[in-house]
Amino acid sequence: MTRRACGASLRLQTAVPGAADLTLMTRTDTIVAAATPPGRGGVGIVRLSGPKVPELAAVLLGDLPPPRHLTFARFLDARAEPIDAGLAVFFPAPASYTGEHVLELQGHGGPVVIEALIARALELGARRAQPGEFTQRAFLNDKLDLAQAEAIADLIDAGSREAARAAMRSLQGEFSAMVRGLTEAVIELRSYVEAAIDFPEEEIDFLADRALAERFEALREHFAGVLQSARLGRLLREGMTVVLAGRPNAGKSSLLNRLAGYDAAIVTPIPGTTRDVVRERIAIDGMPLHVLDTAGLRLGGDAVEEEGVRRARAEIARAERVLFVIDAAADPAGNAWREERERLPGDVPVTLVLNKCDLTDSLEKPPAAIFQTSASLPGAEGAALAPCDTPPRLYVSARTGAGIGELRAHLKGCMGYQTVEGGAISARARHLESLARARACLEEAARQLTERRAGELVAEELRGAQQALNEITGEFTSDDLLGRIFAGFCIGK
Ligand SMILES: Nc1nc2c(ncn2[C@@H]2O[C@H](COP(=O)(O)OP(=O)(O)OP(=O)(O)O)[C@@H](O)[C@H]2O)c(=O)[nH]1
Ligand SMILES: [Mg+2]
Repeated sequence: MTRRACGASLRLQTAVPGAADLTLMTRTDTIVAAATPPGRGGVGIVRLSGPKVPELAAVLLGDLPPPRHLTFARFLDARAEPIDAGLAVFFPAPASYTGEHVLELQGHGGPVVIEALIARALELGARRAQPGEFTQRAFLNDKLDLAQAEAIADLIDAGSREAARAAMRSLQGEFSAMVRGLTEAVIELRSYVEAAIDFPEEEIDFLADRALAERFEALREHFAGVLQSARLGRLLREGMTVVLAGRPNAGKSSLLNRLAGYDAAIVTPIPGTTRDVVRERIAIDGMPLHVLDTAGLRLGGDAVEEEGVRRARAEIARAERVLFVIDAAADPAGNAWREERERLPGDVPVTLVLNKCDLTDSLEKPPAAIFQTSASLPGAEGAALAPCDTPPRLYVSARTGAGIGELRAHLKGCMGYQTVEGGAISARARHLESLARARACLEEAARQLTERRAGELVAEELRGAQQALNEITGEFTSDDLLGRIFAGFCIGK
């Protein structure tokens, strides 16, 4: 079944409003847009895609250029006067980016020239492209799957070399291959279970088979591996959320300001200065990080402070890492951490940051007595530690900047910068949700198997897992989701 046919059958089931004309539009429209950013530049590219391209090219250029050859041409207006002169290249369907006839005009990069070319194409029957519409057509024509299409937008939006590399890996199909591998393993398991259902007299024995339990176990591990890569990929793309928490006056706001490089939050010697959550987006070597400064955790403040503490706890629960800041001068034994660890959610990874080390000599001589079980630093090992169990610790001074380089390296390590074997792939929250849903189905299938030996229910859950995985590559995706994904692209891509 082609992807279009698949989309059409899904539309019948879901009756997505406004989606009915999508397939038709793709078949009949010719679209046009500038492929280079607005503004002045050496070269400006106008791109057209659709069935009318040969006809349009013949009028616009006086002749259709030979396929796939960069050809010098004048770009003509309605009176056959040149709007511009430059290079034209024609890619006949289906061997083009979109899978349709594509024409690219490379002219001089001025906004007036480019708009005049687009206007001429519109006169000749083309329509302005929506954001991402070229790539959407490529997807609908099976040129790439949905995860690859998203990787194109991620590559364009990449904020660091590492994020760009990750997007490139996804674009080349590495992530899709991982998901397909997982899907095949689910299908294999499903066939195995369905075979058991088809031979009911043997079903009980079959489902009790040790080999089946082992297959489930192998699939679980497979899932864990893909999820880990996808999580790291998402962090690279969307950034990790780091929450600064600790007692009042520990130096959380000072640390935020130090990491941001400017005065984002108010710092005073008065405990209880920060009340609301202060959010800053910062980059460490181009890797995005959302740092949240919060109210100091203590009991017995006024109503405003109480609300601040409540918000702080809510952010801590959502964090991808908590930097628990301790005033190393006032609390060298780390009592604040000992008291607070019980109240922190068990599944949030924590790093202890001993601040104000300019007031102690702990930068040179870390007080070994504080946390005997703590792990060494930086980064990678800490990221893999059991959450809140033996948190890694760092010594810094927000005032002098000592130890901040190590803290940055540690945060980079937590994002998987050094730990991903072969590098991360780029992934989005949408992918993680689908993976999580697929894994939940798998766990439910395993439960149905061990607790009830209910073959039909096992097969049904596995079918659910397969469907959730298919959403990642777009084998089974509703048109409104497609609309949302491609709307995030730039025009001309
Ligand atoms: N000597 C020294 N003082 C620091 C350091 N970091 C922060 N301070 C001081 O400690 C006091 C409290 O700092 P803040 O950054 O406001 O502390 P906080 O944890 O945000 O406090 P609350 O907002 O009240 O929870 C201020 O007077 C800072 O100048 C440091 O590394 N060394
Ligand atoms: Mg503060």
